[in-house]
Amino acid sequence: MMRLRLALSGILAAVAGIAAGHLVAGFIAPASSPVLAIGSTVIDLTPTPVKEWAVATFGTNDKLILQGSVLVVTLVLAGAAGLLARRHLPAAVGFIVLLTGLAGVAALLRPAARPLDALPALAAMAAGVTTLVWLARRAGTAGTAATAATAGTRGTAGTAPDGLPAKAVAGDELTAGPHGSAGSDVTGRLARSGTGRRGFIGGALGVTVLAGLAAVGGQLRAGAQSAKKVVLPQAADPAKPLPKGLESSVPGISPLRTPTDTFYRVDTNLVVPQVDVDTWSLEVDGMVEKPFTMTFAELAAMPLIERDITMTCVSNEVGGGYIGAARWLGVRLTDVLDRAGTTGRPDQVLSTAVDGFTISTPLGVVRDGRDAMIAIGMNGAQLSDTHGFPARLITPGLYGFVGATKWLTRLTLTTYAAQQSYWTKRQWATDAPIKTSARIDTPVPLSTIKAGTTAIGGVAWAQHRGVGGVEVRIDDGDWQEAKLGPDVGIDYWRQWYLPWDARPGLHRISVRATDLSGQAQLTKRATPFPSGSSGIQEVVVTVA
Ligand SMILES: Nc1nc2c(c(=O)[nH]1)N[C@H]1C(S)=C(S)[C@@H](COP(=O)(O)O)O[C@H]1N2
Ligand SMILES: [Mo]
Repeated sequence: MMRLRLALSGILAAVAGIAAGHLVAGFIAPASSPVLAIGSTVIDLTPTPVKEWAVATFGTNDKLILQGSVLVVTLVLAGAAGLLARRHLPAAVGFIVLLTGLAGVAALLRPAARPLDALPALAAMAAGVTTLVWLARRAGTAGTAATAATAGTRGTAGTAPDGLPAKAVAGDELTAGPHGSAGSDVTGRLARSGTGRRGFIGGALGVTVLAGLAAVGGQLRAGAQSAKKVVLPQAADPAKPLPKGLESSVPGISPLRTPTDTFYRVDTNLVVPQVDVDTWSLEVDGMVEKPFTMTFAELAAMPLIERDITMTCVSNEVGGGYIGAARWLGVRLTDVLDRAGTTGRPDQVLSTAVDGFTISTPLGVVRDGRDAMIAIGMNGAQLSDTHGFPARLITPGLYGFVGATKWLTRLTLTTYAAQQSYWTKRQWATDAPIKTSARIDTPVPLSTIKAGTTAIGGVAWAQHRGVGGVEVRIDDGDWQEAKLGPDVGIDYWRQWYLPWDARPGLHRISVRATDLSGQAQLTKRATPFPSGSSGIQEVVVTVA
């Protein structure tokens, strides 16, 4: 019984610490919340193959699973610390100090950390230690503690019934296990009195309630600082109106433009950075003649272009959902870089986000005439927090990890020889053009559809080369030319469909795309690492 209570004391100490840390982090920096700081560090330290496995296995739930794992491991360790308290309370306290200390170190070692970011871990340490000592006393020596407390109210503060200071009594008893009879004495007293159990349960409930309130408070506070509204000027060079897509005629096909709220999100952040646009700035430095810094207002006052661009994540599996097509409003990247001029022979634009995350983009690609931009608007609105408010890079034709830095704050002209970015340090490709590919949206894989006339449909992409054609094959039949949806330019995806007279039975549908130069997509299966997946998507459906 006592062991259980002690383990629970440890666990609740961790819960209290995590909650207190979360509350303080809500006011200081949400990402410095202990579990999140450790989680972010784990993300950065995870070897690339393990990360790939996690993304492939858990998809967009990977972050939730990671946080859950950190939490579970912490609680298990804390439970063990609680058990330690039976023999040696200082060791148990030391263990909690170590755990919370680790969280503090993790928070301080984040790339953009400030000294203040250690505060949540310190709060966690204080709350954790206090809770552990308080509950462990109730778990093991509740009779004494309760009496001591009563004694306190009687005005003999700190004096236990046997005349020793209460603290010493508790400490002795908790450490006395192997040497003396103190432990069993306490247990015996507890069993007799019965008030101990109630005292412990009451204490445990109290801690749980307080921790719950603190955690919710931290969460509310962190969420309250959502992005300020900014005024987006009109584009000097607007995009043509978007044509009507096939979604009105082919049920189940991806809409021509992906709504912002369903646009995929990929980043290393456990907490979405919330940037204060009034203090935000963009720094341009490195191998430049005139380094400079500009405010959001200065950036937005530059000539704006508006472009329809389809983004894809390198982690997108064949047929996967890490792709989205949107209308972006922003400043040409070259316009900003030209202001700074160049010295020497830089070959890389190293972009840095507010949290220290970095991306390398080949300077040659940025300067080859494509519409690489610093976007401040998406689908007619300011960027959402999740998609990089207040400014992000968009580089048509390149996977996001080499050209789409969210929460952008710095552009550095440098060389690949001198500096590496987050993913290139982890052996991903340095130059990663998006591979031509096609996806079947309808029918849904492994679904059962009604026999008769239907349509097979989906999207195909070959950013910056343009989609030339899409072909579909049913079972082992001939490749048939699909009909293409409206053309929104070479940087955008293309909807496609093929009418199909579906006969009952099990059918296998395959799709392949060809770019405008006539180059067919790679049929060889490749994993996303290191430069994007390839292969032909095949779906199996039942027609009944
Ligand atoms: N700051 C920051 N920017 C980032 C990332 C990141 O982890 N941090 N991930 C990149 C990757 S891998 C992709 S695919 C795109 C995704 O952009 P989205 O979330 O707006 O779709 O953002 C890129 N920009
Ligand atoms: Mo990505």
